[in-house]
Amino acid sequence: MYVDLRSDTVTRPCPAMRRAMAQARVGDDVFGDDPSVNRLQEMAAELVGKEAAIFLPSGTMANQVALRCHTEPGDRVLLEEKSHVLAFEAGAPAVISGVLPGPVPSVRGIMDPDDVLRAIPPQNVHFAPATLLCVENTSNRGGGSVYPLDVIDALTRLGHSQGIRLHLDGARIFNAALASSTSPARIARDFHTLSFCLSKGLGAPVGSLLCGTEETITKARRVRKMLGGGMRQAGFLAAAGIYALEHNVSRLALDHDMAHRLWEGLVHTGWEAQEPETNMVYVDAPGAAGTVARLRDAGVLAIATAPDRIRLVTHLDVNREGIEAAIAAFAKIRTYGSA
Ligand code: TLP
Repeated sequence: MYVDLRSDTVTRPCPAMRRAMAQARVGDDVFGDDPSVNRLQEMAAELVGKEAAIFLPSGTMANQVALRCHTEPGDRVLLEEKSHVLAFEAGAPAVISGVLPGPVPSVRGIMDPDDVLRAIPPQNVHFAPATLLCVENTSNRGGGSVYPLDVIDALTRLGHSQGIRLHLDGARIFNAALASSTSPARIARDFHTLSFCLSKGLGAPVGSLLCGTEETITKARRVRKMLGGGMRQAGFLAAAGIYALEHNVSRLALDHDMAHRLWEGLVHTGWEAQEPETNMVYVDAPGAAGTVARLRDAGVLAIATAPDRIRLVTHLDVNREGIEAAIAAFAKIRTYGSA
């Protein structure tokens, strides 16, 4: 048995979630008839303070549908330079929306509003106009870092004052809300759309929600269909999402505690690692691929996110014993590595 810290996407549905799925009331969601999907969408919209929500197969599709809804081909989308939308969605913004990325630098994934302002081109025929700003909270490559609310407010004010639409990639918005002692609705308040994932720390097997105005979500339904994401008896999946929202939100605090313990343990054994704000620990490891292989031999799964960096993610299928085992594995590797 491995301690699997590759991602919070690796979780498997617990027996109670499986029962909820098996017993779900379903219908054909392309006709709008699936009661479980409808309920999940209503719950999601209410939770994040938006008028409407649409259930989508993945966080990637939720982000890309949002981009398509907010932009026209030839527009510029401002986004953090290592953000998921730009770096890890297979070039989809170029293909699906025909947009130009406007990368913005950051410190630990957090963009400074002055840098965003600098990335907005003058209004002139030579330039692709900036029409959308995407913000990722928590920031994955930033280390699971959390935007301070005043920075969120400064970014949304900037967007509104410049006539730029705002999308929040809140794949891990519940982690962000917990860590900043606020609500997802408050974080998302001034964004036109917010996407969040059920299949990460919340433990559902599949699914994301895109939330916004009725008008935007109506458009999103057509874009989802165009991309082949219209699902039929999706209520079986929605039931897992409902279970996740009802049972797995507040326990994310445990994941944050475990990540902190992991970080402490690693630092104690001589590893350099960024102090976690949520459920991710990024470790400095020259020769990261080799370290990941040695960790695997020692019973721990992790991923190398750069030649000299490893990512560890805590989630509901890891417990404190697993975390102690992971710390021991890192300690062992360090001893052998330096021998
Ligand atoms: N992130 C995954 C990998 O794709 C890197 C992970 O293991 O962290 N936004 C953010 C901030 C994400 O971290 C991810 C997934 C997504 C969107 C996309 O979600 P999915 O995987 O459902 O398409």
